[in-house]
Amino acid sequence: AWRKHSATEFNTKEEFEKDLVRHIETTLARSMYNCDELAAYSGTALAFRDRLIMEWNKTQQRQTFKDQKRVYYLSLEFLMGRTLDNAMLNVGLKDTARDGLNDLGFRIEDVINQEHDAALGNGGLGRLAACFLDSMATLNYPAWGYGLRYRYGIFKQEIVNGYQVEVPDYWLDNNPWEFPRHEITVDIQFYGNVKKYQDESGKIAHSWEDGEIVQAIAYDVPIPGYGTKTTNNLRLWSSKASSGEFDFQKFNAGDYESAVADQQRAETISAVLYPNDNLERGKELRLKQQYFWCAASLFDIVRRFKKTKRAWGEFPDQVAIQLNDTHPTLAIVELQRILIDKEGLEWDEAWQIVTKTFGYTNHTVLPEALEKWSVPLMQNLLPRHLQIIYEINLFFLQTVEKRFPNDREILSRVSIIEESHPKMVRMAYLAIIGSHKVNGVAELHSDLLKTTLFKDFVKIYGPDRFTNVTNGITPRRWLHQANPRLSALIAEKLGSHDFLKDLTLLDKIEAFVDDKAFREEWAVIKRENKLRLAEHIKATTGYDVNPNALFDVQVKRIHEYKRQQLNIFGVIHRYLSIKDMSAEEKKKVVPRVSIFGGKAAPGYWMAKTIIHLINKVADVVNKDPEIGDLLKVIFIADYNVSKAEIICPASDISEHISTAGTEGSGTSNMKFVLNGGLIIGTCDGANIEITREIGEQNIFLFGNLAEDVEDLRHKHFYGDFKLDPQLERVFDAIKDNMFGDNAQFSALTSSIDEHGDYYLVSDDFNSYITTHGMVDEAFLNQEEWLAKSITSVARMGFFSMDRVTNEYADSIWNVEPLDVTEPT
Ligand code: 26Q
Repeated sequence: AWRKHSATEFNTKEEFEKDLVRHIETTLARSMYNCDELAAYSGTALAFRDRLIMEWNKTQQRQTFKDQKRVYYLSLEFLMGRTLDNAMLNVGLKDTARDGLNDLGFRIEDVINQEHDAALGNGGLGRLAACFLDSMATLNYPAWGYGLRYRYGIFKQEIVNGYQVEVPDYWLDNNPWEFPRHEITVDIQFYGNVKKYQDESGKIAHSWEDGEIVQAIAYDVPIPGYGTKTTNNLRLWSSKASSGEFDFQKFNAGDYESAVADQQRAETISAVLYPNDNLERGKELRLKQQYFWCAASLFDIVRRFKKTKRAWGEFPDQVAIQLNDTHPTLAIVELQRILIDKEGLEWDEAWQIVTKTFGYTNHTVLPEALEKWSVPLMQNLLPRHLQIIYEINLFFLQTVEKRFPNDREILSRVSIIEESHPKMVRMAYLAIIGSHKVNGVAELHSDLLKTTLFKDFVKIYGPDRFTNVTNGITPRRWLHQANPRLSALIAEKLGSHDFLKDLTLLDKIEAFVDDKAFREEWAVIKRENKLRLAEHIKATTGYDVNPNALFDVQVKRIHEYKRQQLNIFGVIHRYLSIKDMSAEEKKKVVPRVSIFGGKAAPGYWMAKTIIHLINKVADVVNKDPEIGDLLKVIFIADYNVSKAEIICPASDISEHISTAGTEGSGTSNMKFVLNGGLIIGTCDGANIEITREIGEQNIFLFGNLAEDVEDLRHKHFYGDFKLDPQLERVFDAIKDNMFGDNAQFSALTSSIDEHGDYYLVSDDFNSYITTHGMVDEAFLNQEEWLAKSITSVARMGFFSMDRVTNEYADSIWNVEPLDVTEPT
């Protein structure tokens, strides 16, 4: 049975304080006399860590003993954010810690703010992986995450003279949440060549020889569920030079420099997260990262399976592996290689096992984001894997040929190998062929996959291999943690915090939509959250913003398809309109604060130009005495998870305005609505399902539909393009140097008025401006706005990550939860 109490499990304030002081004085070797906030953070983290460790160990023991099917979530990104607050809430002792810290003279918020974000991801895909971990633990699924332990996470963004400057994010010093497992290592091979030989039975076999070896070392991170004892494991691999005799010999021979160089080359593999979001660049180091992590994870998973002494045929009954995009596709090839080259299985039997094991999630239809690796690159780095890929392709194309003997085109269209110069391996096709289920992340996105990108594969495999699982978010972090007061108000009305475990219970607050006291409190909480953001803005930008103004927020990675340029052109349009107004007219303007945040990939010049323009517009607008409080433009630097926790609860309206058909799902749309913000958006990604759930009277939709995008682009291409007149006014202002040297922004304007407006900014501009007018109008009626806000939150239950996780568990993984508190 679960031990109730142990030396390292505090439950009262006094016990917590004792643990805290003990850790500060012994673990940290600091004195309580000069204990600053950082030391208080470390001590608190260590005290909570002790509690997590006990539950973590027990969970691992129970899961091993029960030996049920486990799910392995392979992701190159885990955008975790901070851990302490989440850990305190999950074990239900945040109030205890608050009181204890108070006794010692600290405010818990200040202590929490000492923690550095764990930012091992770019954006949506990485945050989705983190939400998965939270939900899988909360729902008691025996689940593991596997990723890379980057020494540098996503860069920190500074804004200097309006330009983005990237600063390295070294985050590993004094991280109490990871546990090095120096005993858990895997040797990973690169380069070398393939030898054919006859095994004892005379069968032709292959061995991969003479490569270079790099060692993978496991670092484990505990993942506590909310209100459960289940504490799962996130295993991150770090690279190190293998301690083989190779470098030892060099060292002995006095060739220190070269020995050290070898070591550094090995450590480079897990050194840095690639900062591209939705953009692939075929760099060798990235391929090395992918194989290193896939091979280490597969070795670990297979090792765990082999301990149970089961027959190989049972592998898919014990193991489900989910691929977060195509980044881990090599895991498919690696498992096939292990089964045939190492374990001696026949090809067909092995391939059956492989395809039953894997599921693949696609997150994008953007062509520039689809991974392709050059054949020569792969031939050099992973010669045996390339052979296996060719073999998989051969068998696949043979079955396609049999099914469609009269269709000569289809073979080249669906081949894993693209016949270009150089030839390329299409990773998405390999992932589809090697998986039993392929899913998109919102209905429109999954439909587009089936009708466009993966159309041929639907014909080949039938529709059953393709499915949709609309994304969600964890209500623990994105409601309870980010917006404690709103969570408390809801809990008060519903009589408990059960909605945090079953978000559909939120629908019960719709009954209070006309309750005066409830509405007032709702409004007060929004205002307080806006004040908190206003303070942050003041502290980081120096600008004062009016908390009564409409806070209009767009925070996400900067990308042309997400159309921050549409937003800033809209802001300029608003600015010009206000400047044209008489004093009388100005009185009717709804004051606005337009808030932007997001990082641009360092090599994405157009995205950086957008950031630059936003900041230049801010310079001009915010200092214009004719404008005053009517309009402020704010760029919040270094948008990340912990800033999102401040920003999401503070919006009146947020922008999700991608060109229709381009955003997979979007997940910040859900975070904003769950926190009582309304949204303006296109009919794209999960906006469509949000509309269905909350009702179209509660959302501001605008713009062309996905089905019309192709035609519009086609028209532009053939010269049928007329710049929207209101947008023309905006461009004229830019070209008149209103925001500084117009040459700086010419790429941005010319991509629209000269080069075909691929993202349809001009086509949607009028609709966008008109809809913002409706937003202003609606905001004037605060009572109705409040009703929309409350009703929307009440109807957001569908977007819980718990619903998402259960759908994957039932329809893709076939795994069951496991109660870790059951007696053994
Ligand atoms: C690929 C190759 C080489 C280097 C980098 C990459 C790379 C890295 C990150 C490609 C894509 C990403 C990230 C993609 C991403 O975040 N996609 C988002 O996933 C969310 C969760 O499903 C969706 O809500 C978003 O719509 C989607 O854009």
